[in-house]
Amino acid sequence: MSSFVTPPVPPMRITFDARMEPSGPVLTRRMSDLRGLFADTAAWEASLAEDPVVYEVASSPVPEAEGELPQSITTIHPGKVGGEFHMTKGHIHPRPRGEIYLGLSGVGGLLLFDGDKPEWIPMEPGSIGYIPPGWAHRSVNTGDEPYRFLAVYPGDAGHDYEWVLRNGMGYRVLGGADGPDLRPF
Ligand code: PAN
Ligand code: ZN
Repeated sequence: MSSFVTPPVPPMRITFDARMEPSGPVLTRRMSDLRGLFADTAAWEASLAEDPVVYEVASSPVPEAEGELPQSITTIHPGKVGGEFHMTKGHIHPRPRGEIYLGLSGVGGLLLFDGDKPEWIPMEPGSIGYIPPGWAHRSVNTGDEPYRFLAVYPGDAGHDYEWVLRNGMGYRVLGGADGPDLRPF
């Protein structure tokens, strides 16, 4: 996510559905933004003809600044590329910080990787996924409707996307006969 810094915000009530109100930045990631992430490069290139929106991240006005606790809602639209489920880019926080995700609607999973071993946390409405400091994380929509979750993270965490391009995420998540099929890579 892009960084944004604003002056301190007052105490506030935030309502949400797919967006937050009051609202902060909204980020849209299309297939063309996900270069180098899917294993099947030919299938990814073919999907660029329509270049669909894969996911959106709607933030509250709470700034990404030290001491603050920003939140965002991610909506990952359903679909696959060469059998691999739609997913977020994935990142690691350069400053090791914990983060929580709360499943809101649809089904998906939280893939974590510490550079050595991957972990998979299935997510559904009401699940809390905990990301400990130092674990890269990516979300995957494993269903056939939008998968939506709330993320809450310390404002000074930062976002490093290059780490995932260099190290991968330990597993690829494909559609299998009995649910998600986790393939080591
Ligand atoms: C989330 C993610 C969001 C989008 O808010 O930023 O789901 O994923 P990418 O940032 O990997 O594109 C979060 O983990 N924030 O720290
Ligand atoms: Zn994060």
